[in-house]
Amino acid sequence: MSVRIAVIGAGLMGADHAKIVAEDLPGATLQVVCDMDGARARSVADASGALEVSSDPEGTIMRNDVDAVILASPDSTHAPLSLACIATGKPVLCEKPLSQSSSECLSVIDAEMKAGRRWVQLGFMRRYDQSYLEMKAALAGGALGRALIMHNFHRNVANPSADFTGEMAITNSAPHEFDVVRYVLDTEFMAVSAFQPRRSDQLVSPVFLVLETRDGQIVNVEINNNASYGYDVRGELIGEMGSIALNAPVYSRLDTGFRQSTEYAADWRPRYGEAYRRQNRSFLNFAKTGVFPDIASDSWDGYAAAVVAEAGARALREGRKVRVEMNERPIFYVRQKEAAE
Ligand code: ISE
Repeated sequence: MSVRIAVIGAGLMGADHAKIVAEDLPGATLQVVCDMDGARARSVADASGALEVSSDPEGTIMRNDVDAVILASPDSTHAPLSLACIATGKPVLCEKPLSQSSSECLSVIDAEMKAGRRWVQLGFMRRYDQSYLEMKAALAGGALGRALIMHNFHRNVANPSADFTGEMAITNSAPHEFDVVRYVLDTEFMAVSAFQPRRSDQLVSPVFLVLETRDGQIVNVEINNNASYGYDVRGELIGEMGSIALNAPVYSRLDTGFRQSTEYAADWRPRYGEAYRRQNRSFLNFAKTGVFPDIASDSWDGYAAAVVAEAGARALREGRKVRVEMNERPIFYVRQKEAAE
């Protein structure tokens, strides 16, 4: 039987998820597109062939013809609507962040533990990106020796909104790196320092983070939301015996006029198109079987990213290194594989 999916939020990401469910998710039906803006919900539903439209998120979650939910609504609604999915017993793929407040993440964790199973798969899709998977495999396989340093560059063409600050670059964009670096290195962050250079114009400068892990590694993250030249994410992991760098999928090279050129995407969706599809396929399987995907991020990972982001924002505000203070991870969130190790 097809899994009937509701997409809540019909903005940039909601429209993309609706398209993926409609076109690239065999075994799933795009049952409902929900948005507080009814016209926007209707527009996305018509474009993706959804069966129903709604402007009531809580009502959509409770519908009997909805088996699973993809949350792509505004960040502030992610935790409350995830709690509604847990209470209703509906698996949910929640776009990052679970919440920008670590304490609100803990309320979702508390609800899941009381429910006795994980219902929330968190949308840190880079874990499904082939280049990060190969990086993790190279480290785990011993090719690099002990991991020492990881460089990360995360560049957007232009600020997502006029009010987007350096602190928001840490709390909105950098959580991708916080999560995927934890995943690749299998570690936790202990401390973070944050710096910003001065631009010659009024645009928000890049933020440069230096993080220390509990295993003695150094990780730097550059978040530049006004890179102007293209959407560009880079990473290199340096070990005692070698290094491995991420490569973006490049499908063509233009040679003309004594020049070579390749193109950058305008935003993250083409760069991580395959990762989103892999993530959503694994969510469909989670919805069908109730078995949480090994690769995926969960509510605990959402909490961990939020704690690091809060410390990073404080480090930037106060101009000093800030320790990352995290709760102990409950056994409930320790993956079977880790538990067996
Ligand atoms: C945005 O919110 C995302 O989640 C994108 O994946 C990321 O690349 C971008 O920098 C964020 O602002």
